Order: sequence, then C-alpha cells, then structure tokens
Amino acid sequence: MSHQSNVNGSNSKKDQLEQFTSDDRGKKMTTNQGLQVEEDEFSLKAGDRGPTLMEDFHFREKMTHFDHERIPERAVHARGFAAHGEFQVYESMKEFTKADFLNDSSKTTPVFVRFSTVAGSKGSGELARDARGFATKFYTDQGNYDLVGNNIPVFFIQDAIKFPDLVHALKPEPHNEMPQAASAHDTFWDFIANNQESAHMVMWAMSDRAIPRSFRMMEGFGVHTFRFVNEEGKSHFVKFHWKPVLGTHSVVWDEAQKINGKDPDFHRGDLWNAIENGDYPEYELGVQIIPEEDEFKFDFDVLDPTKLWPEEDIPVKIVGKMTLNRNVDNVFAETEQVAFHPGHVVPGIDFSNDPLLQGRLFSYTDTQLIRLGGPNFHELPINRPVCPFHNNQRDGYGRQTINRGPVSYHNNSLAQNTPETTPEHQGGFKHYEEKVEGYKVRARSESFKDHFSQATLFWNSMSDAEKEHIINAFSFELGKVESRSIQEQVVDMFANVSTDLAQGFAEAIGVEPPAHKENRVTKASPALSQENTVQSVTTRKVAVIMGDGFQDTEILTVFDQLKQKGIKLEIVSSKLGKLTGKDGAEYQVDHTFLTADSVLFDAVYVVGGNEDKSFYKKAALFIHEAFAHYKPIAATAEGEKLLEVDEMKDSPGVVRGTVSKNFTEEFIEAIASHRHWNRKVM
Ligand code: HDE
Repeated sequence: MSHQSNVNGSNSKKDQLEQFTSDDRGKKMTTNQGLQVEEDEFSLKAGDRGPTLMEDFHFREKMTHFDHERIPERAVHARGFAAHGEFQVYESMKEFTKADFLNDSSKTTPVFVRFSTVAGSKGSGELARDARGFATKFYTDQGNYDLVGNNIPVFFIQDAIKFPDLVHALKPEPHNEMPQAASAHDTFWDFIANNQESAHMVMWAMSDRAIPRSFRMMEGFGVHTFRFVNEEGKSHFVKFHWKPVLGTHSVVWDEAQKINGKDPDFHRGDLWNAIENGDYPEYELGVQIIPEEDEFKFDFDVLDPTKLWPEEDIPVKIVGKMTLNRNVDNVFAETEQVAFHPGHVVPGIDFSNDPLLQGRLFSYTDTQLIRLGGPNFHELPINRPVCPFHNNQRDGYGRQTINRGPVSYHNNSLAQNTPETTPEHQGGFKHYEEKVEGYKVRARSESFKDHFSQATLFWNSMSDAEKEHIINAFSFELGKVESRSIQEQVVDMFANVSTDLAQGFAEAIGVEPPAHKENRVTKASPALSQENTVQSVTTRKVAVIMGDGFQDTEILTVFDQLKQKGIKLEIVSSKLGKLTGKDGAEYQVDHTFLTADSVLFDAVYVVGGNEDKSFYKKAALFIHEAFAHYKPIAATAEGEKLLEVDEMKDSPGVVRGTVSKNFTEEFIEAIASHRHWNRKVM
C-alpha cells in the first residue's frame, strides 16, 4: 500500500481511505481465502439430522470471525459518533505558530471528528448529563495533529494521577453496575465532596452545557494550555476553542431524559441527517493567546486545567473554520478504530506543563494498545497520516507495511543512514526548549489551590433561568444520592461557590441550608452564558400537526417561508399516508403520534384539520409537553383552539392567529430564541 502525500488536496484522506474500502454488492461470496462459497445456510453434517463436521472450514471461519468481532470499548468516551470534514485557516497564523496547516489560507486540511459522552457504555443514551468529547484529527502535510477536547473548558481534577479515581467514582458502581451513563449516584458525589478541585467543572456539568441540543450546537475546548511556537522559536501560551456557527444550545433536563427513551440515538441521528441533507455542520476555530512573559500576570495559574481564561480579558481570536461534510462508510472501521492522542502534534504546536496534560500524553497510546490490539494501530486506514511515514519500528500483531531491505536500525551505513532525521529548520519536530529545574516532589503548586473563585465566576455569569436549571440539576443528582453525609458535604462544598446555589438545592434535598453570605467573587463573564450565544433557525425541526381537510391556503405560504429559512418541517398525524387539504393540496405524513414525540422537535406548528376528538387529544398532549419545555408553538385555523388554555393563551413564544407575514415572522423569531424561559410553566 502506498502512502499518498497530500499535495494541497482537500481529499487526500478520502482518496487514501478509498483504497481500503470494499463494496460487496453484486459480488460473489467467498471465504476469506477467496474460495467461492457454494452454500451458506447449512453447516456440513454427517447426515441431514447428524452432527456438524469439524471439516466444515466455511462454518468455522464464519463463526470464529463472528466470535471475535468485538473489541474493548473505550474506558471513557465509549459512546461516540464521528464524521469527516475539512479545515481551513482564514489568514496565516505565522506570527504565532509555524504549523503548516495554520499558515496557509489557501490550504484545506482533511479532518475526522468524533463526538462522545464520557461516562456511558457504547450503547447508552446520548442525552445523559455529561461532558461531551470533541476530538479532531487534522490530517496535515506534517503529520496528524489531534485536538482532543471536550465541550467544557475545564476539568474535574488537576493531576492525571487522580484520573482513575475520578473515572471509578463516575462510572456505574462496581457492586451492581448501576447507574448507567449517570453521575447521579453516591460514589460520584463522594468523590466530588472529597476532591474539591472539581468544583468549577461540576458547575458546568450541572449546567445546560451538559445536555446539548446537538453536536452541531456545542462549543469545543482544548482545555489545557498548549504552546504555539513560531519560526523564530518564540512561544506563546494558547487555548483552543471551537465555536459552532449555529450557536450553543441545550435541551431541558426533563426532555433529555425522555429523549433517551424515545430516541437514544438522537445526537448521532441529528449529525448524520444534517450531513446527508447537505446542512454541513460548521465550527470556527478560536485561539486565546498569552505571551510567555505574561505567564504570572493572572489571578489563576495558566497551567491549572480547572481554570478558564475569561474571554472578556483574553479575547478569542477566530482563525479558521471546520466543515463536516461526509459521513463515515463504516462505523467500526472508522469511528471505533480511530485513535486520538493529545501527543500527536506538529511543528509549531507544543505542550505546557499542565500536570493533567502531561499524564494524558502517556495514557492515550497506552490505551490503544489494548483497545486496538497492539502497536500497529497507526496503520489502520482511519489513523494513517496522509504524508509519508518511515522509521525503524517493525513487526507486531497485524503489521501491514512490508518494509523492504535488511536495515531496520539507526545509525547505519548500509542505507546511508536513512530513514534520516530532519533538522528543525527543515521541518523536524523539536520540543520547545523550556528551562525547567526543581526538586523531585509529589506536590501541587500553591497557585493551584483556589478551587472556588472561577466556580463562582461561572455562577455569576448565568442568567436567572440558567441558575434555576443548575439548582434543579443539583437537586436531581443529590436527590438520587442515598448517603445523608454526602448530601451534607456537597451542600457545604457549594456554599463556597454561592450560598444562593447551596440554599436552593439544600432545601430540595432536605438538608439544613447554609446561612446567606455575599459571594466573595463578584466578577462575571457574559461569554459563559448561553443566553448570549448566536441565534439560529436553520435546520431546526418543526413538528407540523396536521389532519385531513387542513386549510390549504393558510399553510402553504407559512410552509414556504419556513423552508426558505432552512427550517425542517415534519408532518405528524394520526396515521401514515396522504393528507388532502380543503382545496385539494396533498402532503405525505412523516410520523404518527405513536412514532413521534414533542421532545424530538424544536417547535410545533398546529394546523389541524377535520379530525376527530382523539386526534385533538393527542395533539393537545403534544403541545402541552412542548409548552412545558419552553418551545415555540404556533397555531392557525382549527389548531388555534388548542392554545386557548389559560396558561398558554398569551405566553411568550406562543404564536397564533390568522396566517400573515407577521405570523410567520413572529414564529421564526420565536424559533430563533430557542426556548422561552420567561414562560410560566407548572
Ligand atoms: Fe481523555 N481519555 N483522559 N480527556 N479523552 C480517553 O483514550 C485520559 C481528558 C478525551 O473520541 C481515552 O482512546 C486521562 C481531558 C476525549 O476517541 C483514555 C485524562 C479531556 C476522548 C483517556 C483524561 C479528555 C478521550 C479512552 C486525565 C478534554 C475520546 C479511550 C489525565 C481535554 C477520544 C482513548 C475519542 C479518551 C485518558 C482527561 C478528552 C483512557 C488519563 C481533560 C474527547 O486514554
């Protein structure tokens, strides 16, 4: 197999993968040895009622392969979904980094991105309250660069040595393997209360960020401080951000739990369909940059992964865009076998001494050795760089490359000392020459010891609705904790963040609330609130509740105007088939009340028709739930009657009346607002 080099082509990875794909349609069935198979339904037996024969190599090969189909799931981030795409930088970042893919705005770099939840198993529901992984592999001309981030900019712990403890506490409890994909249990909260560096991340995990509406509507963060190094060898500290073009949006917790039952594949389905429909998800790459000499100018340590850099103090410079434009051909071959590693870097990007990052630099390759069965996982098609790779590493399980010649050592004279090393100025990777000195100690810097200021900063930055959601999340999670002592410890701990917060959930779980104290930190960072995110309507899903005999004239223009904005309409009715309007217009029903549910949509438009009581009863349930989840609801014609209930009548985000331009515009605006938190919901 030849290693293709990427000469500026956006499809170098696609072309490379093409060589490994196989289309079995229309082909003859063979064994893995290429032998044509004559029969595939009956095993070879001694008589048609007799025992199966050992000689049946076809049966044995088929069954053996099946018996070995599974590989261990990822220890964390097992439940994931991925897509291919491209990245392009807007303007050269040469001033800060010599990374080739960030230097040339005419260059597109192929990428592969895997999104994931952290705690749950491979088959768990996707709407768990959890951080989301956001891992990007850039197939650059200088080798693979992996930005292995999360949708939360900070982490639970400050030192990698605590990671196994954190994960043991978070995962289902070992004695009964419950609960699945949930942090709402005793061991997790016991860990939190006894490892208080987690306070800031817990605030994020209890916020709406932990239940995203879509992978297309969440931010990504590199979390750690990395380094940019330019051609002159100058280094800057950098934090990486992905900003979704559609804005950052979430669902509500009650909805999340129901989606997990109605459609446990909700997030992957959303990503897959968007790409299939040509609505390519886009994310802008942002960087926050701090000159090395400013390392100690902040009230946090830049090496501490439980701290973010407030965007108002250190602006996020938007430097490029990533577009996801191709679904995988095979989930196992690509999504499951992709191997990310924060240590996969290119010249111009380097590490900081963040002790969490330092530990990750060990763990990722190590975990692939067991997960992917040996040291040759870099040869799997999805993991191959698009540039050539040569060295003296040899052999091992599953080796595919056939290295010619007798030389597999360095230095040598037989091959003129090749493969040869490359000096830094010609593109060889040289670690940044940072001066370090110190005593060997097991210790943590004093500058890492403030665990609460930024947790309070986060709290202060939330809107009233977001604060209420956080209190509700703590109330839910601790409501599931059985130990009184743990509940009390957590109330005590979060009283350090805000007594309003601690009082809020202490009350709900029947623990003595702390006395009110003013927050020690008063600063807020508006960028942290999703209330200030980009509003968008494109690709939003509207359930149109419609029956036979609908008002054609009423809806045709509404449909057109909504579709022009990229809004997706799906018709829900009593049964599948065709609906005919009063004036003869026809529509196919997409879902029935049985197969659809309001939690699977962003908004509802009730058109109605000449339908019976049972239709309107189901329609009423549908909109009541959408209403309770603060979603936009519109109704015209017969549908309007359903909104005449007192609580809904003049509520924010409820649009009714006769069809007019205003009506549709109001509905579109209501959809853009995402949710209407100022609505009174019982
Ligand atoms: Fe990971 N992490 N992690 N992690 N992580 C893994 O690697 C680990 C951390 C992240 O879609 C594992 O291949 C340690 C922070 C993502 O394939 C494993 C520590 C962040 C993914 C591992 C951390 C992440 C992983 C499991 C603390 C955000 C999924 C399977 C020192 C910046 C990548 C694997 C994918 C996966 C170790 C902390 C993100 C076990 C030891 C912080 C997105 O190696």
